[in-house]
Amino acid sequence: MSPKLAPSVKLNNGKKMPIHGLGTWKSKPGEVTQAVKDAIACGYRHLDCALVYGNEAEVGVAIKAKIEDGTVKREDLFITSKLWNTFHSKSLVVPTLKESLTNLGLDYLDLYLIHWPMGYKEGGEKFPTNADGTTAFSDVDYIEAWQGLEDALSQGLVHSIGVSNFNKDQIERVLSSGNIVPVTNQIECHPYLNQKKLIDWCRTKNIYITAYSPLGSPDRPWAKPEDPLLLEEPKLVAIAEKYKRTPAQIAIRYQVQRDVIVIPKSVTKSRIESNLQVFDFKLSSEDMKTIDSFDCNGRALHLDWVKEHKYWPFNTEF
Ligand code: 1BO
Repeated sequence: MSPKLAPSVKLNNGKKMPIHGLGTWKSKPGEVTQAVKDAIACGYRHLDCALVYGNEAEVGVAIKAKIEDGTVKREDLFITSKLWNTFHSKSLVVPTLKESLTNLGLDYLDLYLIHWPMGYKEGGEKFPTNADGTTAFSDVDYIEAWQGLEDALSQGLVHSIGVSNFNKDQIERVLSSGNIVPVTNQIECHPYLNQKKLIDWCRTKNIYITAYSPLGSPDRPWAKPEDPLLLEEPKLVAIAEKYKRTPAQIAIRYQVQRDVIVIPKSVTKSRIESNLQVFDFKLSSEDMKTIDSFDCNGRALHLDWVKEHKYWPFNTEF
């Protein structure tokens, strides 16, 4: 029996993107190949990757295996990767994109994003540092990186382009300087940081939001023991019990139901399967409102160690 697939949304360029996919940030190279194979086997068709995650080659092994065993064809999959901060100069965009394509064993990406608006010092480490240990910045404008993405699009290396971790003002600059409207802005988004204002504004520009860390990123390396855990939030747990679902399924369903693309990460087969089972129930509008009320500006990935960067995105209202 063929697995039930997630529905797709229509992007502003007419292309379709599954509303649900597998996140691979923090998935260890030794675990991610099996995780991607399990995900494709149980019906995932959208994989979210990035050069900086350091595991694209292992994701590529899984893609190749699932194409070779006949489970999927390349065109059944929607694969995203991202331009890292040390490659924002226009001349570096296509070469680093080609590195991701080689890693993933692909000849095109469905979507390529600028990972962050901040550029870091180019030509060396992915996390370059100054003598005092702080991050070494570059002042290359993300608009230059965007021109590189537009070139990649015109060369057919990618089918859609977008941004990630951009605030409203930064997207406005892309809209006024570029020729192509980003199809999506991929941002941290979960009930503790529901991003309502940015979502509503992006909608007026026909830009979809993709929610990363929809489960609150409990495995982020800098989490403190006293930080609240979204999946243990008593009201979320109570809603989950009411629907006979897991708190993770409720947090994922919350995004789908507000028409936000969602990319939960897991490397555990049972969770990968369960995270996709969110299309056979609906949260009441009262429960959606309750989940909305958890919002507390609870950003997990604030990157405040680079907040002196002129393009750090989190110093505006949204
Ligand atoms: C540094 C990676 C953030 C999520 O893509």
